[in-house]
Amino acid sequence: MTHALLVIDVQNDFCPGGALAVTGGDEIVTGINAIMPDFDAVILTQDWHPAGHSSFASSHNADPMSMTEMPYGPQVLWPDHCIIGTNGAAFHMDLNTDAADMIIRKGYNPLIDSYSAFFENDHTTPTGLFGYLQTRGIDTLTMVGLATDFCVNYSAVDAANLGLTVTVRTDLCRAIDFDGSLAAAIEGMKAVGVDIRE
Ligand code: VGL
Ligand code: ZN
Repeated sequence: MTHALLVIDVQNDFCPGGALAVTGGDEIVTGINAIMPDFDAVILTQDWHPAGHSSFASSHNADPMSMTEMPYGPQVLWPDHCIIGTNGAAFHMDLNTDAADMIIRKGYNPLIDSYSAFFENDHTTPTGLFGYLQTRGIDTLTMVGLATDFCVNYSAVDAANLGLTVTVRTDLCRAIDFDGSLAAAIEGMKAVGVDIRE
């Protein structure tokens, strides 16, 4: 077994004071740093959108948190967040980024959102992360980060469907919990065999 820690989107815009703040998003940073030495590899993801991204409500003259229909299916419209090169897109200043073997960015295609670290929201365009894991022989993942019900959830479900062994440490995640999304995410992850550790 080769076991990697996948740290999802611990960025300023998902922490209190950020554009898409997740309650308690900053509380998990110390605990994430503390477990990094326990793994064979540490991988960070970074939500990384160009200005005017199609997942932004402002690009559709719509209200944040409303829904739209994209060519690839329904899409939540978010406040502008994690714009390439801004402080909001930077990692939380206390996250130990020095420990990362690999940093993978996602969401840079203006026309497709990307919650998952593995595939864009069309569920077919790969990010390249699976190839990286395969070539390093990594077969087991523990996931932590933000947000439990969106990027952690989509990443965990994709990883399980790709045949990886996946644990989500919900004590080191925080959720947006919009319209029942957290409960649905937990059920969806369990249904594909993700080990949910509270
Ligand atoms: C995320 C909404 C939009 C996340 C990213 O990291 O969970 N959520 N972009
Ligand atoms: Zn995003």
